[in-house]
Amino acid sequence: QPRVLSGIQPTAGSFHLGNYLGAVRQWVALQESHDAFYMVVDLHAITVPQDPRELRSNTRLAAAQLLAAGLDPDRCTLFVQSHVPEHAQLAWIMNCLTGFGEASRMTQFKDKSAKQGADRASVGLFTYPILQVADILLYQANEVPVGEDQRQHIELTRDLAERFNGRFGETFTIPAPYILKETAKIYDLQDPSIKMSKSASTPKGLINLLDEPKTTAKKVKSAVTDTDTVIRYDAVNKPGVSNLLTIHSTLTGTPIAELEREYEGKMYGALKTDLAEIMVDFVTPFRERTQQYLDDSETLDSILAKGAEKARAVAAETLAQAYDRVGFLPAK
Ligand code: AQP
Repeated sequence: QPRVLSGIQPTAGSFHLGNYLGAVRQWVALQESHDAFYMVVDLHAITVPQDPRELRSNTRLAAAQLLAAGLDPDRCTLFVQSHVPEHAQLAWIMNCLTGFGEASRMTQFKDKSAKQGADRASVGLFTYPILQVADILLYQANEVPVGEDQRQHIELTRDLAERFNGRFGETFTIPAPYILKETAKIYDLQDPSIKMSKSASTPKGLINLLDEPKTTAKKVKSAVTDTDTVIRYDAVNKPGVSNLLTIHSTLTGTPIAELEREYEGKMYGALKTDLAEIMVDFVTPFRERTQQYLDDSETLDSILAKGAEKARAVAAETLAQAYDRVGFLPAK
């Protein structure tokens, strides 16, 4: 079976709709056909300041949400990144293979550090994509299911894997991004020119899956559309309506062309009312399941412990090979 690897940060508490539609939904599907490794990336979370207690509870909360979304520990390996020390170890080697200029070209760092003020951004935030390279290569992943915003980091991963293989001999599988066109980028409900994001979106533009369902319905109903009245997919001229159609289509499995026919002659309000109901039907059981996993922290912790054990077996083998290739003296 081909292998997939992906991760999600435990920073915001609740996942947002962009995380779910852009990434987590694909993770659930891929566990059926792939040898799947999914992790809560707490090492990545500390690239920006974190309250230790919150980080710990958000890490459990992220794992609970992944299970609630449909990850099955019998079908995939679910673990916490910091439980597998090999991530940080391989990251060091990758740091030493990366050019400073190359790392400086990562647009996500530019965006995020600009927001914080360049002097206040940590070196960890700067090298975060390189840790991500190590995350992926440790598992010899063939594909990496992510949203569009991660494409550049997967490119970097491919470059560094090729560089390492060229310099030290075939060691790493070259991974490919797995990005579904339809849901590669879910947009902010209030400003459909930017991606829905925990740091850039306003509360009204961001759908948190753990929000009160009533709040979610309200946000959908007040989504920005346009002054036209036709319900039609046109990402360039009608980004707001197109975003709503994408969300509707993905959650209900109805092709967009069929939705366009269904809503012919109807007002935007009709689409919003229906979508609000669809969202409520989706988030209500999601919240309940998340709470159930949180309430049974013993089971949750044991799922994560087993996942870490499985992940470590794979990661340790890859790291040992990389250490050997680089020329580190074995510890006897
Ligand atoms: N709007 C989005 N559309 C599609 N996919 C998205 N992802 C995030 N936002 C969207 C994908 O979700 C996965 C997990 O993301 P993360 O843990 O890296 O979180 P993030 O990207 O930091 O989330 P945000 O909200 O985008 O955070 P900020 O605001 O800090 O940048 C990834 O696969 C990501 O592509």
